[in-house]
Amino acid sequence: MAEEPRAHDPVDTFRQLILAKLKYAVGKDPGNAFGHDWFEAVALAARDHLVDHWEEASLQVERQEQKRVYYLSLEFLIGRLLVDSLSNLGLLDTAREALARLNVDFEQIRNLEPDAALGNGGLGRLAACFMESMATLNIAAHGYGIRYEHGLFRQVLVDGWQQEHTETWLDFGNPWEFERPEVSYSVGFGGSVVNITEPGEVPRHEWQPNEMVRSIAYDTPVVGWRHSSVNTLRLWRARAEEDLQLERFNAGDHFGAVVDVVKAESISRVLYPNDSTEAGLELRLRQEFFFVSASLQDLIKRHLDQHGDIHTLPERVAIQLNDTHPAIAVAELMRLLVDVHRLEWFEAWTLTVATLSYTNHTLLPEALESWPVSLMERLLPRHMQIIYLINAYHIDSLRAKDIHDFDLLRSVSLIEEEHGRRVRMGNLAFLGSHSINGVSALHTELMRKSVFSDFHRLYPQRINNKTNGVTLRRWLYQANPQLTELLVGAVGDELLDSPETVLRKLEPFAAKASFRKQFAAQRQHNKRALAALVQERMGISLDTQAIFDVQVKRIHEYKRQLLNLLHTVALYQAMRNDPTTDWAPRVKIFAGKAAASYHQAKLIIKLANDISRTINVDPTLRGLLKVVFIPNYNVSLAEVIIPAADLSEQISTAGLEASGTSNMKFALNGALTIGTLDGANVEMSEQIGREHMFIFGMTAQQVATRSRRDLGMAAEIAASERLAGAMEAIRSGIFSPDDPNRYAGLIDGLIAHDRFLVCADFQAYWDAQRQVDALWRTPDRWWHSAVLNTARTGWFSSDRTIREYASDIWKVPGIEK
Ligand code: 26W
Repeated sequence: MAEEPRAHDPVDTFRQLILAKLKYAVGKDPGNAFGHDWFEAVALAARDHLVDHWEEASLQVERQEQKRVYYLSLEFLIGRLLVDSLSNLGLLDTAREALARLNVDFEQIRNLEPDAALGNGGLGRLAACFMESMATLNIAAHGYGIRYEHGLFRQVLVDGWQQEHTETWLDFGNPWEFERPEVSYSVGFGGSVVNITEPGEVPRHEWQPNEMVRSIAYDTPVVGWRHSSVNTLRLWRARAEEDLQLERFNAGDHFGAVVDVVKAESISRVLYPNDSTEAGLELRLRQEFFFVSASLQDLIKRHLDQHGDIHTLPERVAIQLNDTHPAIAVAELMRLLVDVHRLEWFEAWTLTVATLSYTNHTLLPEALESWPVSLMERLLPRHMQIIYLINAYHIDSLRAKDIHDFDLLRSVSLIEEEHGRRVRMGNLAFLGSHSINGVSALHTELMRKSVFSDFHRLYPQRINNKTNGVTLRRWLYQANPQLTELLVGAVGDELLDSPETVLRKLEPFAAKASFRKQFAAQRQHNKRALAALVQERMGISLDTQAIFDVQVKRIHEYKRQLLNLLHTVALYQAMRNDPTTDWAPRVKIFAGKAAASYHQAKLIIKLANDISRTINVDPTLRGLLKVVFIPNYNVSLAEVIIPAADLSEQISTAGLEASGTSNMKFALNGALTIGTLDGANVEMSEQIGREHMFIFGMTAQQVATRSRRDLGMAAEIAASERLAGAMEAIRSGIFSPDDPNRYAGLIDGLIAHDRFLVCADFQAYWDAQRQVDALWRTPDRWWHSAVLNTARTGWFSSDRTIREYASDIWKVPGIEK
C-alpha cells in the first residue's frame, strides 16, 4: 500500500507512530500482527507522548523546587491504563481514528489489556484515584509500592464455589513501565545491632543485617487530566544480591544454589489477598519493610541531591502512610536519621513526626495490624530497639505532664502485653505522625471515640477528616462516555475541566422531561452492554427493562451481602405467592471476591449462586426476577457494571464501612442508592438530599447500643413472617437440594449471634426496597432523582479530597481547598 503523506494530520501522525511501534518494538507487521500486538503498539505510541510530558513535568518540579509528596501504599488497584492515558492526553479520538485507518477496532484492542490488580479493594483503588488527582492538580507526587508479579487472584466459580487462580498480568510484558536497574537499594533483614564507641564521638548503634535483598525500581508515568502534569508510580521488585551461589551449584547442589534467590524474590511475588483481616505472617512483614526501606532511602537521596540538607526534610517532603501497612516507616526513618545520617534522637523525632502522616481506613478490630515482638526482634532487631525507645520517651513525656493513669498509659503504649507481646502498628503510626485522618466524617468521629480515643485526648489536634473521593475522569468520562457527552451537551464543556462546580448546573435539567428521557436512554444503552456481557460470559439473558439492582464489592459479612440475599429470597417468595401485586421487575446483580481463607464469605458466594440457579429457571416468576453473580470482579468490570446500575446497594452495618467509594461512583453515574447511614453515605445524603436516596436501618449509635445488649435475633425473626420464611427456605435446603444442610449453620448462626445485625435491619430494608419499586413505577420521579444524583456528586471528586490533603496535611504551597 502506497503511503500518502498527509501534512499536519495528527491522526496520520499517530497512525505512523503505531506502525513504527508495531514494527520496531513489537517486531510485527500489520499482516501478521495479533490483537495483542496492536494493543502493545498503541500503548507504546501513547507512552511516547507520556514521556514527553513526563520529562517536562519533572524539570518543572526541580526548577520550581516544589514540595514533594510521597504516597506509600502496599496497594495500587489501577486497572487498565490505555484509555486512561489516551483520554488524559487528549488523544483518545486520535488513536481510535488512527486504528480505524489501519482497519483495527479500538474497542476490541482496549479489552486485551490485563488489569493491573495490585490491590484488594477500596484502599487500593483510592490510592490509584489519588495518583491521578495529584497529577491533575500538579502536585509533585510519587507513589511508592510493590511491583507484585501476581496481583489479586482471578476468581473462578466452579459449581458456584469460588476458586482462586493465579493472576498473570505480566505474561505479555507491561508496556507502561520502565525498569530502572540503576535505581536499586539494599534492604536488610535479621542480624544484630552493634554498639560503636569511637573516641570523641557519641556512642551509636549500627544494624548489621545477616540478609540483604535488593530492590529494583519500576516506574510508571501517571498522567493528569489534559496532561497537566505527569507523576511517577515507583514500584519495587525484590531480587537477591546474587543470582546463584556458584559454589553450591558447582558442588552439585542445584536447588540449594538458588534458595536465597527464591527467598528474596518471594517478597514481590504476590499480593496478600486479605481485605481487612490481618495476615500476620512473616512474609507480609518482609513486604512491608522491604518497600518502606527502599522508598525512604530513595526519597532521602532525592532530597539530599536536590537540597543537600537533611534538616529541611519536612519543609520539602510530605510522606503519607496508606493505612498501617507502611507504619514501620516511623522506625525506619528514625533509624536512617539517627544511625545513618547521625542526627541526635530528639531532632530526628521532630523531623519524623513533621514529615509523616497516616490515614486510617478501617475500625474493624480484626484488621488492626500488630506484630509479635519476637518476630520483630528476629527480623528487624534495630527497629525493635527504636520502637522500645520511642515508647519509653513517650511514656516519660506523659509522666512529665503528670499523666499517670495506668489504663491510659497502657492503651497508648506501642506494645500490647495481653496476647503475647506485640507491636501495635496503629499506635506506632499515630505517634510518629503529625496528622491522622479518617476517610469520612462519621468514620473520623468514630476514630476519635473508639480506637484512638485515648490518643485523641492526648493529641486533640492530630485527628482530622478527609472524606474520600473518586476520579471523575475514569469513573465518569471513561466509563460512561455517552452520558458524559449528554452532560457536556447540557451544561457545556467546562464540565470536563471543573466538574466539581459545573455538575451542579445540571440540577435544573432534572425538571426537563426531554432531558430525563435522554438520561434514561443512556442508562438503557449501558444496561444493554452489561446484559450482553452477562449473556456472553454466563449464558444468562437479562431483561434490560427491569431494575438493575447492584451490589459489587469485596464479600464481607459487615457489607451484608447476606441481607441482600435474604431480601432476594423474600421477594422471590412474595412474587410467587402474590402474583396479583404489580411487582417491579428486578435483576439482582452481585460480584466480588472473598479472601481465600474467609470461609463464611465463600459460603455467601455459593449461596448467591445457589439462589441464582434456582430462581432463574422458575417459570412461575414470569421473568420478574433474575439473580446473577458475575465472576472475577475487578476494575474493568466495574467500569461496565456501574454505569449500568439503576440501584446501588450500600447496606453495611452502620459504623463499620469506613467510607465506601463505589457508592460515589454509582451516584455519579445516576444510580439511586439504597443504603444505611454509614461511611460516606452520610455525606452523600447531605449533598444529594435524603429524599433522593433510600436510607434505612439502624444508625451507628443505635448499632453500638444494641450490640452491647444482645445479638440474639429470635424476637426479630418471630416478628417478621417474611424474614422467617426466607431464612427457613435457605435453611431447609430449597436452594441446595444437593446438600440440604449446606446453610443450616449459616442461618442458625444468624439466629444465635447476629454480629452484623442482618435480622435487625431486615424489615427496614424490605420497606425501603418497596419504596424503590414505587418510585420505579413513576419514571418521572425516578429519573428526576437520578439526574440530581449525578448533579450533586461533584463534591466526591478525588480532586477535592487531594486539595484538602495538600492544604491541611502536606502543606503544599499554592494549593487552596
Ligand atoms: C492487614 C490487613 C488489612 C488489609 C486491608 C487491613 C485493612 C485493610 C484495608 C484497610 C481495608 C480497606 O480497603 N478499607 C477500605 O478503605 C476504603 C478507602 O478508604 C474505604 O472506602 C472502605 O470503606 C474501607 O473498607
